[in-house]
This record gives sequence, C-alpha cells and structure tokens, in this order.
Amino acid sequence: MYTTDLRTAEEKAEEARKGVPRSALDTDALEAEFQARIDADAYIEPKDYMPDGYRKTLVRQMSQHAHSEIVGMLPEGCWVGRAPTLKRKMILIAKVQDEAGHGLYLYSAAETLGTSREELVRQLLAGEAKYSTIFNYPTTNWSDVCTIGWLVDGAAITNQIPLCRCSYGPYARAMVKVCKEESFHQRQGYEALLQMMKGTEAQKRMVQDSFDRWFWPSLMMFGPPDSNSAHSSQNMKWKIKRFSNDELRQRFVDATIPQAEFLGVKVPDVIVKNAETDHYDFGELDWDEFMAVVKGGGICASNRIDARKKALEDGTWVRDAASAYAEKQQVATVAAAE
Ligand code: BYC
Repeated sequence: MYTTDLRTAEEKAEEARKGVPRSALDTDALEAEFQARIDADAYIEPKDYMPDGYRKTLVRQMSQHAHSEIVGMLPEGCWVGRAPTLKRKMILIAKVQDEAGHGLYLYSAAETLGTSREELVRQLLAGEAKYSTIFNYPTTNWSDVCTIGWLVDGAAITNQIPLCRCSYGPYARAMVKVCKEESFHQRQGYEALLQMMKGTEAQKRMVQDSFDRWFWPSLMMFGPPDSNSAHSSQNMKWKIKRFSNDELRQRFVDATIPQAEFLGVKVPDVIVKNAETDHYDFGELDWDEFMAVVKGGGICASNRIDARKKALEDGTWVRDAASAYAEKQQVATVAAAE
C-alpha cells in the first residue's frame, strides 16, 4: 500500500500515546504496538492508545468490581447496630467504610477510561451491570458477618492479588491498597470465628452453619468454569487476568481447607486431598444456582438494588451542597486572582 505518511510505527504509537488522532489505516500498527507493550509487562495508562474492546472490557470489569464493593457494604452494614461488643462494632464500622473507599477508588479508576461515575451507577440501578453474586445471600446472624470476612474477603484477595499486576495502570495501583485492606478484613473475620469456636456449643453451631452456607457461594465468586468463561482467554491475552477462574478457585480451596480444619469446622465430605496433584478435589459446583443468582434471582437481589436506589436519593442534598460549595470556591478563587 502506497502512503504519503512518512512516520515510523514507533512515531505513530508515540503520537497515539499522546492523544494525537489516528487514522483507520494506523490501527493495525497501533494494536501490534499495544500488544507488544502488554507482552513486555508495561502498564497501559489512560491517555495511551488502547483497542476499543480493551477499554470496554475494563469498564465492565472495573465497574462490576466497584458495584460489588458498594453493594457488599449492605450485608455487613446492617450488623453495625447489632455487633456483640464495642470492639467488634468499631472493627466492623472500619471494614464497611473501607469497602466504600474501595468502591470510590474503583469508580475513579473506571472514569479514567471515559465513562462517568453517574453513568456507571445508572447502569447498576437499571440492572444493566452486574455485581458479585455473593452479596445476594443474606447475613442471618453475627457469625455470617465474621464468615464474610474470612471467606468472602479471602476469595477477594485471591482474585485481586493478581489484579495488582493487571496491565491497566490505574486498576493495578488501586488494587495494591485494596489488597492490603482486604488482608486485614480477612484476618479479623477469621479471628472473630476463632473466638466463637472457643465459646458455647450454640456459638460453635452458628460458625458451622455459616461455613456450610457461605463456602460454596464463595467459590462461585471466581466466576464460571474456564470451559464456560466468555471473557477469560482475551482477558488473559491482555493481561487483565493473570490466572483463570478455575486456577484461582483451586488456589482458594487449597488455602481455605487447612484454615477450616484449624478453626474446627467440619468440611464437606466431597472435599479430599488428592495425593497425586497435592490439591484438594472439591467436585462440581451448583452452576444452576450460580446462573440463577447472576441473572438476578438471588434471595436479596431486589433488596440490594432498592437499598442502593434509596442511598442515591438520600444523598442528593449532600451532592447538591458539595456542588454549590465548589462553585462558590471557584468564584472566590477567580475574584481573588483579579
Ligand atoms: N458474580 O467470562 P467470565 C469484595 C459474570 S467485592 C456476578 O469468567 P470475567 C468485598 C461476568 O461478569 C470484590 N457475575 O468473566 C466487598 C460475565 O458477565 P458479563 C469482588 C459474575 O470478567 C464487600 C460472565 O459472568 N471482586 O471484595 O473474565 C465485602 C462471564 O464470566 C461472577 C471482583 O469484582 C460473579 N461471581 O471474570 C467483602 C473482582 N462471575 O459482564 C468483600 C473483579 C462471573 O459478560 N472481577 N460473572 O455480562 C473479576 O476478576 C472478573 O470479572 C471475574 C469474572 C473473575 C468476576
């Protein structure tokens, strides 16, 4: 193909990184350069060239992740007023507040890709965006709150540590801080359960009951089996994902079963250590249940969205006041400069 464009591929990529508009003819070179940067483990930054599919999939995943953090505040937040001691109440308040912070980092990181937070929240409330299935299960007693810390935060860390090396810079950097906090969350949950296991027979039964109800749904947090995961292969090529859903699920099971045994809960009979692979076999999950919950059929699904709608409405005056204050500040800054 003859062309009057005398720029090299490197120059075109450099211009694209600086935001210079590109012609359709440059797309192949830009995509090759983009993939080469990913293969070399470089971070992609907001103003860099990126294929539309990469941008779209990141907005999808990061917003789903942000929604999970925000919706995830609900099953624990409703126990703040019922925490058994002042110490547990203080820890729980701090944890729930951390989840709000995680949502904020993630919405902010997603906004660097060009979709506003208002739009992302609109998609959640309209049922167009997903959030993790785990938060559609109810917290029926205090032990469930502790088990969320141990299992749900534990599963989240397993999934999110590789995301600290995700190819998109703002997502990867947000994950570093999130993972540090999740690690504290996981430990406080496990420690609270250890205390309960030193308590009465009724407390021990509560812990066992929570474990039985939350263990399998926590394994579903890693997504469908690899054979049925629509996005995995492309996401791994783009290094958004570093490990497959099944690999991470296995890693979580291998770490969790010895913890369950130390805690003193009975693990399901189907879970056995495989001497050949040195991993725990755990059989097939109930993928029909997973699909039903993904499609909005979870026990708490409508409560969760109603609670988020109410929070948005209740917060209107705060956003209005903050905007009015920011406007006044701007006027004052301009007046002072004149
Ligand atoms: N729930 O092709 P796949 C927390 C969807 S919160 C709902 O494997 P992908 C915490 C998936 O989105 C942190 N939907 O997808 C907060 C896709 O649907 P669409 C939660 C699920 O993206 C408070 C379809 O199924 N962590 O830590 O390659 C208190 C096909 O799946 C689920 C994150 O959000 C699910 N479980 O991989 C305590 C981690 N699984 O979009 C703790 C970030 C799958 O095509 N996200 N789907 O309609 C990820 O790492 C990935 O998005 C996933 C799925 C591993 C979840």
